[in-house]
Amino acid sequence: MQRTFIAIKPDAVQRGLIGEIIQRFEKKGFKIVGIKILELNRKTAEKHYEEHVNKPFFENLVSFITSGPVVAITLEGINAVEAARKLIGATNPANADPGTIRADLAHTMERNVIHGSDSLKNAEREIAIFFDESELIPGWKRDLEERFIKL
Ligand code: D4T
Repeated sequence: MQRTFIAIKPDAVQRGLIGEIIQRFEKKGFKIVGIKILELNRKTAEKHYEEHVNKPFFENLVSFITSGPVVAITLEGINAVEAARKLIGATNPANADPGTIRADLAHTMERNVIHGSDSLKNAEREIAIFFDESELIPGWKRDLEERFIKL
């Protein structure tokens, strides 16, 4: 079992896609162990995207991610970091495989509807930015684990 972090970005929230995006992870079998809707302040956004601080798109990225509500989610699942990235698809929706969230729901890299941690280390770092440990419910069991998946 691994934990990963995803964030439904402001474009997806504005377009009414929260349910559709969450449903894809639920149907796949991920467990939601933490979830909240919030508006990021500049400081938190800069911390979250600190690896991009010197990139030319950094300013646009920060102003976009702070432009409206974001849904922050901690997921638990087998090989969760890589598995979630597969469901999400390539950064540029034009290159994302059909059936992925970005291929199906997004059109441009600057408005690509969702973020997903790209490594276990970043997952832990990002979860800690968005959640107190007391806000997470780790290790709860979904019925399907008992009935259909033998772990
Ligand atoms: P996130 O971090 O949002 O899950 O995206 P990725 O992990 O798939 O991609 P990334 O870290 O390389 O980029 C972060 C974020 O910046 C936007 N972006 C990226 C952009 O606006 N212009 C660009 O040229 C790139 C490379 C999209 C995602």
